[in-house]
Amino acid sequence: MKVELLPALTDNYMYLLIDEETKEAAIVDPVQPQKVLDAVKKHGVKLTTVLTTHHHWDHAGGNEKLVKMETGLRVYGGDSRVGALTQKVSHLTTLKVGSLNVKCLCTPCHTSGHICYYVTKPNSSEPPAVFTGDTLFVAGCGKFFEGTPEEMYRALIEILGSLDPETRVYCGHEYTINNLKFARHVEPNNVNIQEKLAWAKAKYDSGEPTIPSTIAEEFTYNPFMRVREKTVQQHARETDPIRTMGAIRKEKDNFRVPKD
Ligand SMILES: N[C@@H](CCC(=O)N[C@@H](CS)C(=O)NCC(=O)O)C(=O)O
Ligand SMILES: [Zn+2]
Repeated sequence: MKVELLPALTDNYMYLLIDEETKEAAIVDPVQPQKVLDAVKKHGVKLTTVLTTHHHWDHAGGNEKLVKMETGLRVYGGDSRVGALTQKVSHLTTLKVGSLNVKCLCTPCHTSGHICYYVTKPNSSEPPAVFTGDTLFVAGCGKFFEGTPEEMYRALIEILGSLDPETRVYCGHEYTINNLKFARHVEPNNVNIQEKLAWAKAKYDSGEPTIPSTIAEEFTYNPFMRVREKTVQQHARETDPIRTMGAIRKEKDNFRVPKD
């Protein structure tokens, strides 16, 4: 599989997922349809599928326009509020993009109908990919607009956290530097955070994305993936991982990001 990152709006990402074997492609969160069709043309692939992570306008806001520009698309999502939806999915629904297998993972919390898409290539050694929308970011997670700390714990630790550790994580926004500055505030002595922050700043300076990470890496620096660690619980003055999840999300909602 090939994944082309398509930056959109100010800090969103759309992703063109290509099955190189059949030249069939899917697009994740096509908020800027013309950019999508330009990339489809550049790669000479057949776009058949739209994978929508959630109904917010900066992710699903291009669906209606895209289906008018390119007819016959299957539009997947887990929420009736998703524009131009043709196939409503549930937890563990599977679908195919050419020879690729896509498994839908319900991860309610940022929105009640949020879906992450886990992609594998059968009989291949290449690592899987997961498109996490606004559930899991590099070193962070989405705001709890329509859900609870319990739900985010289930999404991050139990569902995404049990995927193949080598899975590439493709998230909905470029928030990495700000997220790592909050992570550093939570765990000032965590070397993985310091190293990833230096790396992310260098990427930013050269105009490059910080995407993808891996599930294994996220467990080393993402405070929301680390709510079972004593250091994170002590910072939150909690002893329970779910209460820690709630406490650090509240703290991040009010966190003023330092300049350096
Ligand atoms: N502009 C702010 C946040 C904007 C915002 O609220 N984004 C939503 C997704 S569209 C979110 O869930 N952010 C997670 C967070 O701020 O931790 C940033 O750059 O961090
Ligand atoms: Zn968003």
